Amino acid sequence: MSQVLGKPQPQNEDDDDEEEEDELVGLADYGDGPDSSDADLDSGAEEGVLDFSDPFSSEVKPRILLMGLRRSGKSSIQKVVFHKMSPNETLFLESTNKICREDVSNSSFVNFQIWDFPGQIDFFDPTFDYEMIFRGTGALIFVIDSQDDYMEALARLHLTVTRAYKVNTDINFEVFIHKVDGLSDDHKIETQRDIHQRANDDLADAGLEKIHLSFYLTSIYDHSIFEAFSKVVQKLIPQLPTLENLLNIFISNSGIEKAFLFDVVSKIYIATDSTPVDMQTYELCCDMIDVVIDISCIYLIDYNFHCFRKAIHEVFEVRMKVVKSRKVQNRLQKKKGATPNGTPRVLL
Ligand SMILES: Nc1nc2c(ncn2[C@@H]2O[C@H](COP(=O)(O)OP(=O)(O)OP(=O)(O)O)[C@@H](O)[C@H]2O)c(=O)[nH]1
Ligand SMILES: [Mg+2]
Repeated sequence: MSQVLGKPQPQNEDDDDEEEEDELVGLADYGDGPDSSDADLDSGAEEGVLDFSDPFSSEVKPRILLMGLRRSGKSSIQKVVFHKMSPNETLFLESTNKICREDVSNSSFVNFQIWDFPGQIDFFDPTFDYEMIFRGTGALIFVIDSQDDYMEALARLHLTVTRAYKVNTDINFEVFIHKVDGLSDDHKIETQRDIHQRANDDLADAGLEKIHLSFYLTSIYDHSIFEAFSKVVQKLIPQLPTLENLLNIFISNSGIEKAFLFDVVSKIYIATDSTPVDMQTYELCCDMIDVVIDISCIYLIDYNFHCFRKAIHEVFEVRMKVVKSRKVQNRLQKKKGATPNGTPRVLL
């Protein structure tokens, strides 16, 4: 859908792959095992996976970082939103021990890189070149497990944000107060208020009140994670105001109540008109997309089978016609080549 409205942006040569996942071997290997060695560092550099240093690649593809403490839910978020993994399957995900980079190129607007970090990242580790990482970053999502004691997470959030801000003041800082499916509605609001207050107090104490943090209540068990990710991605789309205007014009001229421009693959919405987003409408649209995709899959298979059968039938029909017409021609030639009494005809 987004392709209809958008003019494709220039892409890197290697953007052809729809989704590719790389591990930044060696940039930072936080495995506890013996394989986290300098040897890995060298091999990563040789393989040339450190293309984040290329200023043009960061221009074309904004980088979104997923950071937070161990088991806060970073990899689950990535898998559920971009790999259609069911939330229950995330229970079996292993702890991430290397930075995993993934290209998401679903359309001209949804075109970025996601970097999933290991929880136990150490800024003081010399192999972690955070300057290089933060320099090309568009958004930093910090995931906090709301079902756990979040004091350590808040300290880590502060450290991460201040480090990143020093390197790049343009980063959007997005805080996902995650796993809220386990909290009551009152508890959710109270947790958000508390985290918001503490995080901003910490920044004010450090004289960094100009840093803006955005907060979202999220869970992989409902649509909140898709909605939050939509807002993160939208901030990285320079055409957003134009798209919003187009959608405003569209709803005012069509009588349609609400319009979303969806990335069908991930179900994040790239833009919407300026009327407020109602979560239920968004959920309804997500469900409609699922239904349409499921049904069109069935029809596509049927349609393809139908076309294939028709094509085969037509090939046979053409062949039969050719055979028939040859027979007729042969017969005619035989007739033309001889007189009724059997003497050969002389053709002038
Ligand atoms: N209840 C609930 N559990 C979640 C949610 N998101 C993730 N989890 C669970 O949290 C656990 C940890 O998830 P991961 O995605 O591996 O966490 P991570 O942050 O990538 O962990 P590291 O790779 O070790 O840093 C898994 O058992 C997930 O099923 C959520 O929204 N709600
Ligand atoms: Mg992980």
